[in-house]
Amino acid sequence: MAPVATTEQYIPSATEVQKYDILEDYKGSYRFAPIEEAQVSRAMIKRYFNTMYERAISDVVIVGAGSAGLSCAYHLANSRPDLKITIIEANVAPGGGAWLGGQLMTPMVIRKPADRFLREIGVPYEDEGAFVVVKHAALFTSTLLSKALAMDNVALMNATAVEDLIIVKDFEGKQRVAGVVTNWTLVALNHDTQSCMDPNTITAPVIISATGHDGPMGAFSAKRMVSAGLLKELGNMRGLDMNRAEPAIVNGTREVTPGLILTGMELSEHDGSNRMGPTFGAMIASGIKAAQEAMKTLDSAEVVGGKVVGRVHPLVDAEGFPRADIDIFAVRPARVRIIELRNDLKDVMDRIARALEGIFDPTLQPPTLSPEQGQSMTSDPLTPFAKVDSVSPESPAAAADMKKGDLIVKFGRLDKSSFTGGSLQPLAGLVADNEDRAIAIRVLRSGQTVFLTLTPQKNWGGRGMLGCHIVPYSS
Ligand code: AHZ
Repeated sequence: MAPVATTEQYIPSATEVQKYDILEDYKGSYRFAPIEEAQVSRAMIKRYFNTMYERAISDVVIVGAGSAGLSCAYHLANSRPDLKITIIEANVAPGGGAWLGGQLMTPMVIRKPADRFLREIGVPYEDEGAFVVVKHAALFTSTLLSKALAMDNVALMNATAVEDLIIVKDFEGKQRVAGVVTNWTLVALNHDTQSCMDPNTITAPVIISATGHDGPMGAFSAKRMVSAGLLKELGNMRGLDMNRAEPAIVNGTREVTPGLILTGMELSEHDGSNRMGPTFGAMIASGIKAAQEAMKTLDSAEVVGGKVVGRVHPLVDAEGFPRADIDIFAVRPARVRIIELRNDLKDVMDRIARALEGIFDPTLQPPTLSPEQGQSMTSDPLTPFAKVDSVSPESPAAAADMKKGDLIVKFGRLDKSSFTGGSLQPLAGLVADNEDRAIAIRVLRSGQTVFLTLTPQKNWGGRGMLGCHIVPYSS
């Protein structure tokens, strides 16, 4: 591959030069934009705690970001962009044991047919017939990690340990794993040295545990199942047998108790299956299977506020024919209506949360600022990034009360930091993914912050899904 060109000079926009006096020069005059220490702190704190706030209820929590957990996260996030997937990793460095192939050697062996996944994520390898070899395990792990993390619906909290499971009685009176109990790993490791340091929680209808085989942190959920009385005893990982171990892990990946799916080597401790040593195909395939099991569980569950409150029964029989014992014509629209109402409720709750955020967030004040203040505003995510150029009558944009000249500061989850190079592609993608679903928008209009709700529609009678023209904007 040709090396990436590094000689091209960075040409800042005229506004940037004027405002920040920046220069990318490697002959001794390199100049950074000025910054206040507090801006750096707030830029991190706001995003981190917003994520924690938002992910306190997730759709799926994956415990452990090793090869199985990350393969699972990638497949699930790719298949279901609508799901909020939160990965909790105890280590500072995600990746588990997949940074090296085996005995501290770098090449990673993957048995066929799991090599398909390498092509999917774009990792090169050498083909040895029955298996392939990636030149460095870190190439696999870093690529997988970057692909998974780049997805909007994936959040990773590393240096954070799951130190317990939420276990509740479900709507049928059965024990169900309904979330995880978390703490900073450094706190979790110091419970013996300090007085009580209480944890935090994340509620989710599905937990996927991928914490590896037993070790200082490993097989966490399997071990907790035993101490919580959900499993009589651990099967304990057996000796190495590559040919038995890999299919056993993949085919055995399942929901082992309501709400909890085990994947990767953690399953070998639960089931008492063999280890495979340094061959990683089963970790990839077990992660994919865990993602598929999670989708099955979610599709059959009625979920309110992250809790499973009932079961969604299939409308067809085992052969795929409509069931004779229910009035499908009445049930189907009723279900659709329930889903619509639930989405509406979620949107209203999101808008309330945003409105509350607006009350306490000083950056939402209209931009009547001094030049110095204006400077600090530009690095804030609530800086306008797009402008409404025109609105067609009777379009979704008109119904949302969008007006020509509105400056968009927030569009769903997108803010200024979501865009690079003057392209509005992320916004177009978000719209395309949200047909008939309300998107909360925040605009500046005549210096006032205005909250709007826009519902993209394909068949409203005009061009596009919004009926307005939005152009990039930089102040
Ligand atoms: O830090 C752990 C690691 O990154 C993390 N983890 C463990 N307990 C945790 C907890 N909270 C949060 N309580 C936790 N995170 O889980 C990750 C497990 O990754 P791994 O690489 O150890 O497991 P894996 O199942 O993804 O891959 C196993 C790879 C192996 S082991 C093996 C053998 O021994 O024979 N062969 C293979 C391919």
